[in-house]
Amino acid sequence: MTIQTVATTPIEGQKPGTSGLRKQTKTFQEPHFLENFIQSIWTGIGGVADKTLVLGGDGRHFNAEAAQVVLRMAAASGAARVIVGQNALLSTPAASNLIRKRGANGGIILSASHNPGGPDGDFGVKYNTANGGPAPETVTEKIFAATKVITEYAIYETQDADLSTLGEQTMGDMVIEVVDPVADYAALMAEIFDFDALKALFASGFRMRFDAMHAITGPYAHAILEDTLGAEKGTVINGIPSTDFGKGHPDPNPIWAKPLMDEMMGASAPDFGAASDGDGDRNMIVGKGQYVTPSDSLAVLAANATLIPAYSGGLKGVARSMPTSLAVDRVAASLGIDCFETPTGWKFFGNLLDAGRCTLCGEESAGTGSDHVREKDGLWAVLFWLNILAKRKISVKDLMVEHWRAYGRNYYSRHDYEGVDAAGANALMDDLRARLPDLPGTDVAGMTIASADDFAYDDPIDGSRTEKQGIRIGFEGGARLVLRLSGTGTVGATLRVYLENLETEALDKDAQEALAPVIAAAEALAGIKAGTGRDAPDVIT
Ligand code: G16
Repeated sequence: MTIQTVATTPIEGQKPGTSGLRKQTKTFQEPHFLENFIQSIWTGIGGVADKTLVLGGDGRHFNAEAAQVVLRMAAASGAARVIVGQNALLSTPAASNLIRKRGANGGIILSASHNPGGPDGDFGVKYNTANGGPAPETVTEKIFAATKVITEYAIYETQDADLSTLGEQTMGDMVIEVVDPVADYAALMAEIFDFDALKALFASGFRMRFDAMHAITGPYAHAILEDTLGAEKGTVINGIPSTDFGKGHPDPNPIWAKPLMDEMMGASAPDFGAASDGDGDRNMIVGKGQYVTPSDSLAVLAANATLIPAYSGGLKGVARSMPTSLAVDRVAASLGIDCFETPTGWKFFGNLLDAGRCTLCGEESAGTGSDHVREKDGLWAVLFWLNILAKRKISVKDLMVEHWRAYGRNYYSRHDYEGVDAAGANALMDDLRARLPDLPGTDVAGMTIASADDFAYDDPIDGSRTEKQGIRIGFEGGARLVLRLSGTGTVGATLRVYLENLETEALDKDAQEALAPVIAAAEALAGIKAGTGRDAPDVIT
């Protein structure tokens, strides 16, 4: 075995986005692309000599090959140990847990999350720090800076490591420890939730469907829901991970998880339905005849948290990303706890969680989590819901009605315009941004604008400031409109329009009808049709 030093030059476009570096798989497979980025991670974190890392991915196309490259580059740069999930698999929350539990210095997660996989799909690389969470911007900026000046990388010339067998092996001086991807995560879930209550729930005939979307959560869901908690076989569907996610789009929402939605809206629907995404950090919750928006889900979890053993002492606070609806704010106000509003991206919750300022966090993009790890966690959210239902002995539909009666209903929807011309999308945003100071007090589409700004976040823990995080427009009466450009797309730009309207009386409307005035205001204010060249959104969730 020898260490090769390979000459290279900087490659354009290696700036980490909302969640690591995401590109088309083909791009990652171009000469030096992956290697340049990995070496830049090592540089950005001050080297990996003598460090312990965790490594795993969501099993998408190129996962296995990329994992071997990461191992050979870690060994060449002097890492002491890499703890890797069997067959290079780890869900994102399981990786976060392993980093924390094993006291690792950090970890590499190979995933493009909910983006489709396969040779024509997307791939991604994310670096998580010692707290188990996505690297904060201070770190990703150093990594990006390194990508711009890289001249060489170091890699071991050796055979592939055997990642199929549990146990230890060496590559040069580095130890490679192959671990069961599920075991530690399943043990953590058993510490948080009342597994006896969940077993009793399933034993009583409670029926559930969990759509793993051919992605990483399948093995976790089979082991926990069926093998441990006794849910009937067949509860977990699409539970065998495939490299192209069964040619699907592993994003748990009513559009991409339509078969599950159809089943849950049908006459013989099970009591509870859920889905998770490519790397297992997102979740969708749906009851018999009742879809629950991610924003509402966060609010319900917060309102019922003390029913869960791990949170029985109450919540320290809650946090939500800025575009997430204000439903959880209303719960926090009634509980008398802090509610933080952060930019989109799980990395912004890390400081608050580490400082013990909040216990639960969530995002409209189907992410919910707590201080048990430093990532959002799909299966954790599902178990949280099951634990509430087991204790409350109530249907999802009745629970939602009860919640809205108590707190009001924040009708919510997101309209996505995907893969639009980037210059046009930026011009639309710049134009609206320039008009923000003049908007408060004016009327649009029959509503009065109460506030308008470009969201900037001052982190209360480390004082860092993050600007230009999306345009926020608040209307009198509690409606809200947010526009921002996605940081996870790989083609052109994706404009996201987030719509919200608070109702305290009419709790049973169709969401798009309840939001019609806000939708009209968005068009009138931003000229979305003209700016994107699209008559309608590509995806409405
Ligand atoms: C990532 C981030 C989330 C973010 C989401 C959508 O999720 O971790 O915090 O809400 O992207 O981001 P954007 O609106 O910029 O596309 P994931 O599940 O893709 O890692």
